[in-house]
Amino acid sequence: MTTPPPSRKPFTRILLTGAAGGLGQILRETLQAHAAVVRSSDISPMAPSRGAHDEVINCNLADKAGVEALVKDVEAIVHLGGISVERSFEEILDANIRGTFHIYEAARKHGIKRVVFASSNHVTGFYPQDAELDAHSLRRPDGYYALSKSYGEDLATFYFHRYGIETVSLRIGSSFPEPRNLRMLSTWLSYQDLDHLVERALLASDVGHSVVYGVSANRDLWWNNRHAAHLEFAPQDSSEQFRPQIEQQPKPAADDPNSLFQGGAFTAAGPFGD
Ligand code: NAI
Ligand code: 15L
Repeated sequence: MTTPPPSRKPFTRILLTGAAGGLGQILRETLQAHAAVVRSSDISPMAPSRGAHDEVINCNLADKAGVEALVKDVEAIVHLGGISVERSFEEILDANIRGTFHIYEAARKHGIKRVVFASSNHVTGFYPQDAELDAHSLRRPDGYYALSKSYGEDLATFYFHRYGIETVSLRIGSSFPEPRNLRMLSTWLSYQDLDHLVERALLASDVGHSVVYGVSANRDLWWNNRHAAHLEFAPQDSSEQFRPQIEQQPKPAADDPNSLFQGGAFTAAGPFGD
């Protein structure tokens, strides 16, 4: 690995995992503002490097030695990589559970002090949609995917208390160009607010292990970020602009998981492999 050029940016090199994914492609661009070098990684093909500031390394998160090499010479990690929907436990195990463990072990070995972890709203997916939650609400994971994110948050707590590695766990709602259904009018996180959230998660000081819901300033919110005020995350967008078009869609029945639970359809996925 080459030594990065001197820079006024806060970090010399940030590792971004999951860089080929929907959010990874966005953050690969915007993280350039915060680091002299952004090292992008994924198991899937990525757009080629555009220069020394834009490193691209393929890696399977299930490969412990590969992850250890990937983390060498980085100052902070934005960990998005893994399976991002509900799947069988066996599929989730390698990418998400082992993968996130490998990230923290590599962070420990290389002395990395800050991780931004893409958790998910699904760690509290089994709450009814009329419950207001905050970071102190007990988790109610809605599947194996959610359990892997819950484990990731526990890893973050452990590695902070044991090794002093700070993490901000982002319980991302639904981060897409636009909300796709009625549920997402509550859960939507715009890409602009996502960028701002990741920036605050990287730059805020003394975060220990902080948990924040990644959601825009939507009208009908289920999540209160009162325990994450120190991050100074101030979302600017709202899903309201999309309400008229979303309300044209057929309304889900009252007993549809999309009407009942914060986790929506994830709460009814599986069982797998019967
Ligand atoms: P995505 O599925 O588009 O991207 C995930 C990336 O991880 C993919 O490019 C995939 O190839 C990579 N990946 C999967 N297994 C891997 C492995 N074994 N080794 C290395 N890379 C692997 O997901 P998206 O939407 O970009 O989400 C990014 C992160 O944010 C994910 O961790 C997801 O769980 C989380 N998240 C996203 C939300 C959203 O609304 N987009 C909501 C809540 C959480
Ligand atoms: C997630 O955790 C998923 O990664 C994403 O694909 C969305 O489905 C999102 O949650 C959601 O809850 O809408």
